[in-house]
Amino acid sequence: MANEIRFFELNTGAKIPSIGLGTWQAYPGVVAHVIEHAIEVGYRHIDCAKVYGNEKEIGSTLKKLFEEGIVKREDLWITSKLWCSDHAPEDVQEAFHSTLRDLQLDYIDLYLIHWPIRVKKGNLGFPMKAEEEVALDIPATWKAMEALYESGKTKAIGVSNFSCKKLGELLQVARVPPAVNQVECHPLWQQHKLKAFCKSIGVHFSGYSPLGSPGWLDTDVLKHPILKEVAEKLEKTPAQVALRWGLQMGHSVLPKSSNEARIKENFHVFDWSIPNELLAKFSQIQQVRLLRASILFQETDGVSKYEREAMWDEDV
Ligand code: NDP
Ligand code: 1BO
Repeated sequence: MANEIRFFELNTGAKIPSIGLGTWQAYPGVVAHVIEHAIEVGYRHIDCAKVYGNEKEIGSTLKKLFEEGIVKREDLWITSKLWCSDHAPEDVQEAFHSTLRDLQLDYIDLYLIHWPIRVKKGNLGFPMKAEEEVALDIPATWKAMEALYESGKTKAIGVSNFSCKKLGELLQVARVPPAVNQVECHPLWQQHKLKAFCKSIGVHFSGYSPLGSPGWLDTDVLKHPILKEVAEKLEKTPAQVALRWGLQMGHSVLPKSSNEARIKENFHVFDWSIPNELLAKFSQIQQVRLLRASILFQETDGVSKYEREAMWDEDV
């Protein structure tokens, strides 16, 4: 029997389920059924965010599932994220509580700073407008995140899209160290340097767009010849191989699907494994960051793509 890799332990002692259902672009009108189906299949971790615009429908679905006894609150892991327009310390509380109200929960398991980017209050939208951007003050935002953690309303706090440099700077000022850094990761963007750094400081590395976000990002990760070859040899799909690769690399993965069959397919990665000789092939894959920083801003913002990519610091 393969090592199942169902959970990873965080620096809080909590165990984060290794597969989380992504909910970005799982739109209202669809997301209720998606959540119900995913819970039925066995998912116990849901990755949410205020900016995804679907937390109200997720909340009413969770309430129904709890009331019907389908799943217990304590058996679920719910993550949400602070959007870029709510970084001001006085806005962090309100943004968090509006997420909590929408999700109809007493607490969430993990709350993340979504991006190391700050825009003026009220700009809950994406892509963002450059003229709305204001200077970051991560120490101040983090202090407000720490207050949420200390209130017990979120069981862990963390960051997303932080480079080694930004994580290092945060650690200098944090009283509560971040539990998680959620970043792009798939076989074409393996992030060895950032991952090793996270490990060295006890921050769990969580991989978003683990399938390469096909249809939205330009390069189709699932069509890469090495993924196809490994999938054929193991009689699995390229998506399952990409997800299992992530688990064997030691990080949680957050695949999104709104399709019943693919939700199920993506969860069937526990009772088999990629043998070492096939795992070694992933090191031959040419690396490319697919989610460019320029995607986050409207094209007419007058800032060059090169300048935007500087956001990744030394990890570019
Ligand atoms: P994924 O890599 O999860 O890919 C999702 C896409 O793949 C959808 O188009 C989906 O279509 C398709 N898909 C799903 N399963 C399969 C399959 N088995 N075979 C082929 N295609 C498949 O991309 P995301 O960018 O959505 O990332 C996942 C999650 O990570 C997000 O939903 C979000 O929760 C989080 N995220 C966080 C970010 C951050 O800044 N913190 C940034 C980006 C993502 P269909 O629905 O039709 O199945
Ligand atoms: C890239 C937009 C935010 C998805 O989490």
